[in-house]
Amino acid sequence: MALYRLNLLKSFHKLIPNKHVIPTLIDKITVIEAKLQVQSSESFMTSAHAFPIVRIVERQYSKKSYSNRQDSDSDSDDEVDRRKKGNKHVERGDSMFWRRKMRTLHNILDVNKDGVISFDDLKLLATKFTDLGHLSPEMSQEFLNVMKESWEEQFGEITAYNLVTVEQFLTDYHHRLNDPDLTKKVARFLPYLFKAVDTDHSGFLDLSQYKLFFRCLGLSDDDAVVSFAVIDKNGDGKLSMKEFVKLGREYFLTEDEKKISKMFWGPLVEN
Ligand SMILES: [Ca+2]
Ligand SMILES: [Ca+2]
Repeated sequence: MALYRLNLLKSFHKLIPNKHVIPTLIDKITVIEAKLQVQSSESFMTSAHAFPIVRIVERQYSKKSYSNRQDSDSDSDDEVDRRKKGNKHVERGDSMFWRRKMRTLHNILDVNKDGVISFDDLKLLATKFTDLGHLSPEMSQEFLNVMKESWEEQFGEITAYNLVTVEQFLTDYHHRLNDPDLTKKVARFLPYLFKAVDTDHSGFLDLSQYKLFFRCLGLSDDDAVVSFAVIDKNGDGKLSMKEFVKLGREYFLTEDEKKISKMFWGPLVEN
């Protein structure tokens, strides 16, 4: 364990311009260790888990971001970037990275894994969140209604023959991203997902509840551990509803590969 800490600190040492933050980092490492329940230095250092942590520290403490650590809203970041470029014709949703994120989400929403999203998939998803999570019958009905409204508004009628392919999904979200009125409505269902897995109604998700969220999405506990270590920015082991909704939405809205929201819906599918 000592050797592994030394190695981690050596990596951080190269990355961090301001050495006085190192004690804070040691705290952070301790929290992360506890969360990952690291058994041995070898298994940790060779596991993929170590790398997201090194990357997030790199991001947070790199020279460039150190002077400007205030994490502002990504919508407006992107907006400012576009204005700076002075190019009115730059559209959102053209990057390979963004397309990869949307393909990841299509795969998650295709619950029965037949390659297309149907309303049946969304019903299956709602059932999972109701059964595995803890939604009251009223909340569950409300959740399903929001899903229905979103589906009709986005993909049209609810029939067994209305099947959304990956390409259609990409085209639809590309369109929504470039229409301010539609952008506002992106991912309206996020608060329901949060409430379904906030089993103790504390208003925060801890790692075990985030694991539950991933299980409802058909993702593994290991994936949840890696994602949570990255998106729990201040390392206090808690994620508020506001943070949850912001990250979940940002996933759709940003094309910035450095944003931690890319971890929100689990590992990205291959290019
Ligand atoms: Ca399907
Ligand atoms: Ca937190």
